[in-house]
Amino acid sequence: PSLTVRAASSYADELVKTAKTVASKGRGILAMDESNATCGKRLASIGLENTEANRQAYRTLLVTVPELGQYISGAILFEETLYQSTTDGKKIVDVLVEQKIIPGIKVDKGLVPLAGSNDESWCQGLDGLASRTAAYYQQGARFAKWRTVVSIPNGPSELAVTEAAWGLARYAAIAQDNGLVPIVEPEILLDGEHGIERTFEVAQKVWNKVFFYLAENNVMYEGILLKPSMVTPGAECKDRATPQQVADYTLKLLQRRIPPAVPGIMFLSGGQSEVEATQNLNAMNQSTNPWHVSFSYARALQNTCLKTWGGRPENVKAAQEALLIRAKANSLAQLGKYTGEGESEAAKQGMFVKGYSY
Ligand code: 5MM
Repeated sequence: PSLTVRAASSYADELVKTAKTVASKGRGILAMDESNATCGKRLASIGLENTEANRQAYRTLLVTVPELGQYISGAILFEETLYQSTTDGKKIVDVLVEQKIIPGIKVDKGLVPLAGSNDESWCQGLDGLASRTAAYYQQGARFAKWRTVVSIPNGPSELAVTEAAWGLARYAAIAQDNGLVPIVEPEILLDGEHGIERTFEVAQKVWNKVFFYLAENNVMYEGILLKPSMVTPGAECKDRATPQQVADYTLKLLQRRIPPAVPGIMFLSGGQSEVEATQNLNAMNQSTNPWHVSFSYARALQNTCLKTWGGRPENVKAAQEALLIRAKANSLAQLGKYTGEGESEAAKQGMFVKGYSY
């Protein structure tokens, strides 16, 4: 095999532009791409049935928050939502575009047990991905997301890390070929009693392999976004870390492993409380970083909003305000200007659930 230079994707310029827009100052991503099973768990927590109508009502509430686009640059949708309308009959994609929010799409097919490993998992979804991503582009999506996980207490085995990294790289190449900016998300789960050093060590290993395979697959770094876990101690570790420590370890990891060509690092919240996720992001933005360091939270943006709504039409406005409060707080944290003033006790409650798979 010869070492030839691969022609750039015909979408190259558009990919760079999309990635830069998502990674724009003071803005981050609203992850609202819960698969039907996960959305069902969220709805059950407020006593609602997992019906299409209830999912539609909730997603309508989220995307119609007035002025949301000031703080949110992209929204990740589940396939059902990409093709869905609001309860008033407007296409959800159109509502987002009017809000200046770029629609994104979750393209992985979820986690299944990884045969031959120590109870670890791998992520499915490569079969048919080229035609699916092409169809999602037609439908208005401009970026994609693929989440796979690595468990520290279960290993992680060399096999699981290699599989996770290879899957992400194949997905990223296919998404770019079809005009979608791939968000690369190898989540390192919070489960475990290990300290922050161990998370740091595993994260270095994981990102090393992810970038090795991204390069092998000719993925254009200027047209991707990353969605890493922050480097924290395991959820059951007795030594807790301050936002400053989380920021120090996480930035050290990024500096060692992530090329500056990557435009944006959009963190996941992974079970941290709403306030914790904001504080940690703010701490990371006290320094000047080569990449846009921001958020792509699901639980840490939606939790209070969901609880405030409770499935009642009369609470929609208050729930929308709750989402806007979190979006604004994280926008300030992206700028390194969050003070924590006026945060409620509820927003300080952690959301970690041991062994939680979703
Ligand atoms: C919203 O949840 C996303 C989809 O998960 P499932 O396919 O398992 O339902 C998930 O990928 C999410 O975007 C990320 O984990 C980030 O969410 P958190 O809550 O960790 O910020």
